[in-house]
Amino acid sequence: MELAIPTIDAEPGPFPFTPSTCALLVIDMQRDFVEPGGFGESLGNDVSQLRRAIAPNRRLLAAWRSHGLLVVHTREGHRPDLSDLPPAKRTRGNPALAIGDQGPMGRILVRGEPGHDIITELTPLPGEPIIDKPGKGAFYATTLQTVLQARGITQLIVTGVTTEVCVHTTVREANDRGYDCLVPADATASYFPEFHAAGLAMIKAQGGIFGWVSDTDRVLAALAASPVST
Ligand code: C5J
Repeated sequence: MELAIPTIDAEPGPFPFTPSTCALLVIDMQRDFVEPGGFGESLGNDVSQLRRAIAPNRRLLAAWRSHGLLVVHTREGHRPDLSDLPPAKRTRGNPALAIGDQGPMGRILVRGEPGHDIITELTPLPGEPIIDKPGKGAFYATTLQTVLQARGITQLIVTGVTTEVCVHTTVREANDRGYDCLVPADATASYFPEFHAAGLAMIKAQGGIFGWVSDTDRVLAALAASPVST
């Protein structure tokens, strides 16, 4: 008798789930985006909008860790000499504090500064890869694909912030590289609820043109029902 492939209940249809080759990819849950005084607020955004994604990410992290599955974190930021910051990005948005300027949590979006850290609620465990990325997509100018290939990863659960910027860009990049991506809606967030909704709608539209959309409860239910061999 053939065993049915586990699936996650999702839109636009069931996501064929193979936990041992499915990484949890947590995008940019950094103080600079989530806490007051960082890059997000310098652009005029209400950063409290992003906090709703914290609890779902904690649940997903706990589950992935307890099953011994791969967790990867990303951080958006730049070298202290800003040599990887194109002028087009530095001047974009006319923020009150530009990337590289001194803010309340150190230099804005600069590696090694307090604002660049991942928020304490979601601190990576030793051994979990942290991908530092200069752009919006997690594959651009990083070693992410090498890290995933070394672990035989073919599927990604993509969470984090913001839905329509770095999460979306990363899902598009991953889809083009052959990864099946599922986004749990409640584990992502945007400063703009309407962009959050539109971003998720775009992912699952047209038969899932970039991927699948579900939620944390449904991902965890499928994981609990799956035989996991790592
Ligand atoms: C932005 C991000 N919004 N992590 N970065 O600039 O989405």
